Amino acid sequence: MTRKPIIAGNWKMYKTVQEAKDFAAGLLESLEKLENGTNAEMVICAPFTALAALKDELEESIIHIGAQNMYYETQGAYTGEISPLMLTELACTYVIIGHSERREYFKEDDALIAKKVKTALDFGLTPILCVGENLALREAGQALVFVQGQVENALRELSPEEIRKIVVAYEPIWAIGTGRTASPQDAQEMCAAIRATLARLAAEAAQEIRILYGGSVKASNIAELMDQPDIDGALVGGASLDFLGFTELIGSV
Ligand code: G2H
Repeated sequence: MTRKPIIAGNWKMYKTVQEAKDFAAGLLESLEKLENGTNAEMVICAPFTALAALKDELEESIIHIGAQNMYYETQGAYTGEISPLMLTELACTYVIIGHSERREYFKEDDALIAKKVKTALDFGLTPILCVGENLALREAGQALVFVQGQVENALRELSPEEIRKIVVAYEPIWAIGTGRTASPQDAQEMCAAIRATLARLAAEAAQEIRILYGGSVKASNIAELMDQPDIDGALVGGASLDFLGFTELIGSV
């Protein structure tokens, strides 16, 4: 089974509208110069405020647009929230759900994340479901069980056909923005365990689902991560902020 790799940039809370426009123009230009091109699906997950600008710059391009979060209602009295309908209007096709920073700083739990995944799918958005353990869990030998539980809790109410459409990102919290990357072997072990969990929930779909690794991914380490059989791409934070660096990373896939 060959799965098309995905390289998704997660800008987090970086980039003004103007910076997003400049990045998009620069990325398109530098991708054209990539000697061997790329067969990766490329996604930029931007702050809400930059999405309209990215729609203008990228809608007709090969680069997909994604958001970093959404609420699970279509509209209503939910001050400060953004609905899936608002995202699809801005040409978003992807949305990150359950990033560890949202789980930690905004107290998102598995039940909320499950609702968001379901609603994203209902609106034709591809959820990038983030899971990952913290250092204490890893050191206690609990990483596998914990992450498998996160996957099950997010997906157990979905049909196998819905599960087929999702993307999972394994991001060990201790490797996020720290410069520490999980070894390719550790990342593979976790991604294989995630795929085994997916197989329990949706036997026939599990081999088709893309599983990404995230956590201090850069041009210099992407290739060895992608060499692993169950790693189908990366969710890239810091190294996605500069279009030249991001192009180099894409070219290394
Ligand atoms: C993990 C990752 C992107 P970074 O959060 O989701 O960020 O590559 O900066 O570790």
